Amino acid sequence: MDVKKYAEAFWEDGFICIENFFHTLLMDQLNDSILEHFSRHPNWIHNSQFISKSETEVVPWFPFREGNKSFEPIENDPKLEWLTHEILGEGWESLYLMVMFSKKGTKGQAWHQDCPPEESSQFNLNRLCYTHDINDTTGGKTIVMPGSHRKGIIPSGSPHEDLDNQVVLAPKKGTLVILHGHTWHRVLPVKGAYRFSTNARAIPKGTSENITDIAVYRNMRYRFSTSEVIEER
Ligand SMILES: O=C(O)CCC(=O)C(=O)O
Ligand SMILES: [Fe+2]
Repeated sequence: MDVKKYAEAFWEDGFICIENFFHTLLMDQLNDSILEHFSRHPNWIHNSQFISKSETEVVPWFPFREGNKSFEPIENDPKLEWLTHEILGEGWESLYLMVMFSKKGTKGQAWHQDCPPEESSQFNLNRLCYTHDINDTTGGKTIVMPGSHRKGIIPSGSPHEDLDNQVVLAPKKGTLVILHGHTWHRVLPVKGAYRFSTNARAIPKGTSENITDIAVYRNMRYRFSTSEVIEER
């Protein structure tokens, strides 16, 4: 694996997408764990104001917080650690591992940045693993804006509109997507039975652990810890 090349591409574009990064067998096992979890806990955690204003319909699950170790092979993957180190440098840390579930017929996720972009050195790194194919049938493709991690705040505007130069990703089972938290991104509506993605978030040295508490949407800034719109845009 040419980590230097991947790290350069990441810093140029604000994302990279690598197919066949994780083993199929592991992906099938994790997909089953996720299905099993959400068949027991199908409910929304976000409040309805967030869902309607953000146009984001996703249910998070933090398996490590409840002692579920099935995702350790992702978090501890030596290739992923190597690549993360090349991108973030010495002293990077794991933040948390979050599985995201969207039901059939839901909107996906509107354009956003995971954290405020004003301070370029303060960001989260999304390390996204896909346990099933995302394609035209399933819907839920991930859309990113190349180079936008260097462009500051996403312009205010319509939450889901197509933007010039956007890139549409259709990650397959086992694909790794690494995405800078300041990169503008969104998820298309979900058409299949379900859509899962697993995000082993990391941070560079010296970054606050609550870096992802405030997310930036085209119509607001939202603080998750207090379930509050802190700025209308
Ligand atoms: O599920 C995805 O493809 C992207 C989700 C997302 O917005 C994120 O991980 O920050
Ligand atoms: Fe995001």
